[in-house]
Amino acid sequence: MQDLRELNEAIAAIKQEILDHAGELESSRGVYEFKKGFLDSKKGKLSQLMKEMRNIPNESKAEFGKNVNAAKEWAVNFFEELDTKLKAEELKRRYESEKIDITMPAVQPKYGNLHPITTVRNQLTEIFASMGFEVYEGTEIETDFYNFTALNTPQDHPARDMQDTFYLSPEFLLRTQTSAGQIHVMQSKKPPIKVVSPGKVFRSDDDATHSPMFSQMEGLVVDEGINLCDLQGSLNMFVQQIFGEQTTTRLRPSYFPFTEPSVEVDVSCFQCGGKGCKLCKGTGWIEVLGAGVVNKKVLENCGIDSEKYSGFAFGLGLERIAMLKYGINNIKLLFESDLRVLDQIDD
Ligand code: FA5
Repeated sequence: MQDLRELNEAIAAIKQEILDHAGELESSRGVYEFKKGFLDSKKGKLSQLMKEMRNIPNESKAEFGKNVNAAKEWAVNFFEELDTKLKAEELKRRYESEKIDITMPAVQPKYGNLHPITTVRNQLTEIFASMGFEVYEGTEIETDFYNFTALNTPQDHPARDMQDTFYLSPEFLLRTQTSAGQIHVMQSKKPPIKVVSPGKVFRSDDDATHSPMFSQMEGLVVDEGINLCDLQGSLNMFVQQIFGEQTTTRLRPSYFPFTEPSVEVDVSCFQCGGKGCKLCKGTGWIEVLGAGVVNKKVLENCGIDSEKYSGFAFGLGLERIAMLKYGINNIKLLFESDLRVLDQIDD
């Protein structure tokens, strides 16, 4: 470079280059990198111009320096302004993308609900409590005496084959029926007695409608003059509250060692009203529980005068009631804790 004219041309070219490419820059980081090409103290194009000073005649050196410095100042200001502008745009873009709409409905937390068996158990307990029944909760481990012998089912009685029992020892077992609770109640309480006893029971049983662990609810009423009509009256009230007002019951003869007479209780099909459908297998009736008049021998086993007092008892399966109520066709679904199933049952 020989003179000021050439310098001014070089400065104009550098400014033009800056202006031409500035529009392509999108971020503060880009400005920083691009700026280095012109203002870096060693390699920057404007800094390099200063090195030409030695070729310039002395009388022009001052002017030359002034022009280069003015160009540098222009570049510094230009990049500063550009940087501020791009930073503001970046911030705006960030605000836009991170914007929270406080008018949006909140994400609803997922609440749990009671297991269908718990719901059925609570509903049944409430219904019987409203009829004056007390609640007795027995234990899941029982002795052979309470589960069988005192219930008129001594060793070698053929009725023991009706239930496949899990024995823990010759004396202790997992109760097969909440009927074991009847004996505890009658031993500790004198008539009038009116209790329900819900709880888990266990049998070596396993298919679509039977599970090795299931829940029963026992009912026991002992007083003077209690008979089968009282049983049916109480059960009618119960099934009407659970399955609907039109529901009625039908008693069929059956056998349990601890009741005499014994009955199986059917309810009129609440889905078809008794006409016959898939649920009731075309019969118009659905079996829900076993019941009967308390066998005199059981009353006597518990020290209750069987000439003065009589009673009725019933035992129903809570899973059976839940399956009917919620239209569940396999008992396993009640125990698998699959939320896709349980979510659909919210009573
Ligand atoms: C009894 O257990 C008698 N203790 C009921 C009873 C009480 C009769 C008082 C007379 C007086 P049963 O074995 O039929 O009876 O069972 C009663 C109910 O439990 C059945 O109707 C059925 O709903 C249910 N149940 C029986 N076995 C199973 C099982 N493995 N899985 C699910 N539910 C069952």
